Amino acid sequence: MKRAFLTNVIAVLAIGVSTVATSFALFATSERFLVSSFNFVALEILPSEFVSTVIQEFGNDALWLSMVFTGFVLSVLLGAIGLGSYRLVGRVLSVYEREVGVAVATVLLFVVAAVVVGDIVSAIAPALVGGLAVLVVEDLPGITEEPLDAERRTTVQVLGGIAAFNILAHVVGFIRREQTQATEQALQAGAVRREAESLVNDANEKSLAAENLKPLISEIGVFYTVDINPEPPQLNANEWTLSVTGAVDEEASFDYNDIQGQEIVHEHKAIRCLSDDIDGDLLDNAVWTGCRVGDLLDDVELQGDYAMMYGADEYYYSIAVDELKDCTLAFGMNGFELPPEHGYPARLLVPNRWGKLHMKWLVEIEIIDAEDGGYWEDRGWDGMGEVNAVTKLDQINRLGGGTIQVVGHAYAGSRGVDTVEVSLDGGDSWEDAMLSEQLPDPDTLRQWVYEIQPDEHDESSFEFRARLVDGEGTTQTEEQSGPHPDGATGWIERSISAN
Ligand SMILES: Nc1nc2c(c(=O)[nH]1)N[C@H]1C(S)=C(S)[C@@H](COP(=O)(O)O)O[C@H]1N2
Ligand SMILES: [Mo]
Repeated sequence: MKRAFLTNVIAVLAIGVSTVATSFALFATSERFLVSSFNFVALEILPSEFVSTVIQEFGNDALWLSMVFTGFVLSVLLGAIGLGSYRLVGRVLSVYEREVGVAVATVLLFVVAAVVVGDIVSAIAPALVGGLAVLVVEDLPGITEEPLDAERRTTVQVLGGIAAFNILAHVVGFIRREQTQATEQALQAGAVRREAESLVNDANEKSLAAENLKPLISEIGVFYTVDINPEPPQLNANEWTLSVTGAVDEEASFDYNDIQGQEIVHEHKAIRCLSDDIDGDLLDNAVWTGCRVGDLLDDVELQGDYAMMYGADEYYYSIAVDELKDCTLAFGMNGFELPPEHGYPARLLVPNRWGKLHMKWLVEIEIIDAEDGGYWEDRGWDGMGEVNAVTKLDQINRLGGGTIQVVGHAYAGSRGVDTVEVSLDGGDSWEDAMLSEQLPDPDTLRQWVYEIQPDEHDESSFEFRARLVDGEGTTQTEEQSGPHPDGATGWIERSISAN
């Protein structure tokens, strides 16, 4: 009994692995390889939290691991289908069961393989070999009822032959794999996209439930744009390069593959324009995917403390080299390729700074000796320091029972938002508003909601104020100023009628 079970397990694996190995020998890791296609499907089906946990845990080994795992699952599945259908036919028919059984098993393997790869031609050879394997393992004792006679191949010979075939098929596959790295990159890209999507989902799950509240993640198309030209520069990632010039030992140049070949990072981050007023709409948050500029510049010997960055347009900005190394060079946004209007193929994300430093269409980094302003500094603006804290009011919702629900969002650069305080008496007394959970990266928005339940003792209107306290304990300044020249300041001031 035990013996028969073991033999069946071996038979299932022999059939399944032989089918998969044939596919591997012929198609290596191209999309015509059964396991590549199956892996794609698995990535789509598995929960995104699971996928991103695995990727974070195993890094670059995650792809390899998932190929081995899905390869195993698929082999068991195909082996069980092959052997099972053969058996079933043997039970149902009494004559010719051997030939008919093998034929049925082969056809079924072919159908399943064709569905998995989405292609008929690529399924033929693996199914034929799978059918052949059924015929061969059928000779194993325990597979048929007949006793093992001397004429038959011994178990050892059968399994030895199958093993030799599988080793050979894998060797051929691995040699051919070198020629089909493209699909592996595509698979990797799929996994990277899924991870970014799961960060988008995480943020959306942390969103407070209230109407007319700004979402924690702004969708592409909704995320604001500020551009010195009416149309973004049209760049081609395949021709794009980022050169490092000026005070360097030796000039360097990176292409699109170079930046994607670095360790990939994902982050939630908001961008706020210097010309955003307290009531303005030039502040948005997204999930960005890219690499650390510090990793990219690791091997370049820099001889200056500042860098002048140039976009593919006429735009330029200077930044301290230490800060530049801390920046992310993003090529993805919300799980998508960075869109043209946001700097395709690559744009900078600068912690704690105004949006103007977040160079889009970055093409050159020139190392220089001293701070040298930038495009807007040369046009009368002044905002090279940290981005100002801001508390915004999105909407006043009138709920049932007279409840007034005031909703908004707040931002304080990488200092983070600690609390949002609300006053109904023009600033004499303050209370905390309810806040959305802080995202893992502090340089992001937090939503706030405050509900007022007016009663008959109240005045006819509230002198509403809102301000934030940042993660360093600093309260947002009361002093009102417009955006020019160094950024808007001041609390929200609104008169809200009690009914
Ligand atoms: N090359 C280039 N980068 C640029 C700009 C530009 O005009 N050209 N605008 C800057 C300004 S003023 C802001 S506020 C942000 C806006 O980024 P977004 O358009 O992706 O929201 O990009 C900055 N980076
Ligand atoms: Mo800006």
